[in-house]
Amino acid sequence: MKVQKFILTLLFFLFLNPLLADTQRLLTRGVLVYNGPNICMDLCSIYFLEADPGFTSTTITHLPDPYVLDDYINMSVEIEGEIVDCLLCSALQADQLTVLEDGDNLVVNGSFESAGDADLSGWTYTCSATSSPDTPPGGGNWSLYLEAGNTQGCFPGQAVQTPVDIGFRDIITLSAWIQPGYGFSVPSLQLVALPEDNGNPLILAQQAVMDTNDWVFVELTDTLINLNPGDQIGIILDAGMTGGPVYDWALFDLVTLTNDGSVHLGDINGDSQVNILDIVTLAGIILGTVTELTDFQLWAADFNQDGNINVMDIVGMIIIPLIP
Ligand SMILES: [Ca+2]
Ligand SMILES: [Ca+2]
Ligand SMILES: [Ca+2]
Repeated sequence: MKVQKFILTLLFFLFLNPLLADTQRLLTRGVLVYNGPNICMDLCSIYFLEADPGFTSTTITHLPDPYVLDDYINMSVEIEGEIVDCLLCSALQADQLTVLEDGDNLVVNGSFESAGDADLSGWTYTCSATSSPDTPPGGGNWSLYLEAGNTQGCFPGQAVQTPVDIGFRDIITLSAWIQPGYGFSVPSLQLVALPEDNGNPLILAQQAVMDTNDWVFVELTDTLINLNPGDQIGIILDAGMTGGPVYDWALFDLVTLTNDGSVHLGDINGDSQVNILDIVTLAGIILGTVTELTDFQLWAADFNQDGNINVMDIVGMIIIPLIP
């Protein structure tokens, strides 16, 4: 009997143990958050994954460098790894992490990859475009490698997309990661208005990246107040321009565009409410004590839209809320 038990134990360790080890790998997805003070009280419990429906919520760790996941806080991620035992708890030891596309993202293929493979679809390229394995934090496996425009060759060196479900007076946020190439050209993220009559694109907002060869996160917000009804908006990833025979390029990844709602007449401070704070600001504008106004603020302050900002707009803002 004793020998039999020994053999069984041996069998367990030889065969069952590796099997158990295999089953302790876990792939899950959700939003990564800080765990806060908790019963585990060790480095295993700094992060927690709030799982998407159908996935497992779990404490997350990365013991070789416990704080390396800080870059992914509040992001929607897919994490794979092994369940490890720590002091008082167990945790998922992350060895693979992918940032997932935001469900609210209106950009098609802003990650330049599909299921881990390079993918350039969804964009129109004016010059040469290919894929690069150099990616920003959470950028997965591939980014967009875009050739800069050249005065003696192809120009402009751009990738363009025209998102739908967005338009006049929407409040939008556009972001991307950009890495300049050799530094001869200046790459940028641009938000443009594409006129209904196919006229020249009008730049609504843009941000350039220079003096670095690292990845840089850029973000633009706009109220689309300068868009005319019927115009479309366009996202332009611009690799910049070089003169003569000089070659340059830029990388782009994780392009996101969200529609954060619509603007309201009278909401001069842009907090989605029309109230006494806006009236105080409007009074300041009329008295000349509030200056340096954005296009949006000038539009919102002209409450009755007669082209002038004056006391009649204050009257309008005070009376309107009283009407049931
Ligand atoms: Ca990517
Ligand atoms: Ca307001
Ligand atoms: Ca007015």
